[in-house]
Amino acid sequence: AGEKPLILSTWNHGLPANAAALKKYAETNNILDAVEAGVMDTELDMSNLSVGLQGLPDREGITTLDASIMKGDGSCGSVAFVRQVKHPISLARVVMEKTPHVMIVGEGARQLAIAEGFPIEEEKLSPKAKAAYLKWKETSQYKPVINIENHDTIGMIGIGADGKLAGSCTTSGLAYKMHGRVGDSPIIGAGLYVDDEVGAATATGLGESIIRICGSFLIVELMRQGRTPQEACEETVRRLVAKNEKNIKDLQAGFLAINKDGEVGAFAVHPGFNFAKGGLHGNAMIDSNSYFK
Ligand code: SD4
Repeated sequence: AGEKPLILSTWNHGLPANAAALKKYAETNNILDAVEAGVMDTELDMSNLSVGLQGLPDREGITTLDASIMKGDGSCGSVAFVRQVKHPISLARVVMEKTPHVMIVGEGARQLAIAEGFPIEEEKLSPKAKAAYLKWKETSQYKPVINIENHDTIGMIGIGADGKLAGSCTTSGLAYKMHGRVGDSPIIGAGLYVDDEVGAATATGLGESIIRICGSFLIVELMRQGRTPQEACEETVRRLVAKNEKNIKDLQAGFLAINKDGEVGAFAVHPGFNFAKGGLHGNAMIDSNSYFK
């Protein structure tokens, strides 16, 4: 069996995010606190243009954020299409813990943030996002580039020493999306799914392709039926490929999974997906295998 506690998260920024999560876990022994604190680090990372308010905007030039959080007992919360909030993951946690709902979007989510005392930020693109947006506007072509514009959402899943699981996922979504577009990251079962009886999974990449197959839920259900996390990720990518044939050459998607024994899996559509794996014995990047070579 794998080690516990263990934290997995997507892409290179997963390394500092895992470190933040493990630090929080050491303080609280609470895996939910850990996965929230972990991705909060990424939400503030000015070099990341796919997470947080510094992320690339939609085609109107407005940055809108999606996030979700889930515990292995089935508790979950998410926000989507939210503006001016620095830590959508913490707002998703508020939805989970303080409201009778699972998902709150748009202006309603911003109002909840205000009511909960979250600071509301001025709506202003980060210098990097602004430069990229102005360049994009020259042609205004909507064409996500594999591993570049689809890149860098953080999905994090973790298991505590007590075997309890939790996960988090936060993003500014696809660059230059239509205003109001929501991706997989805040959709429970698509971008994130956690069940203490089985394991957890999270996703990154072209959200439409992931929502279509309920990607993270599918991985957890395949593990429930006896697949290893690796087998479940591979089968889910095969399903995604089959259901997205038309644009498969141009889309990337990657999945991470962990089971309740702490075994891990990862798989992507195309090469280039990597993830960070962190525990008591270290925190390191691992390259994922992929369906296409
Ligand atoms: C989305 N899945 O909004 C997100 C984007 C992403 O790495 O994962 N970027 O579709």
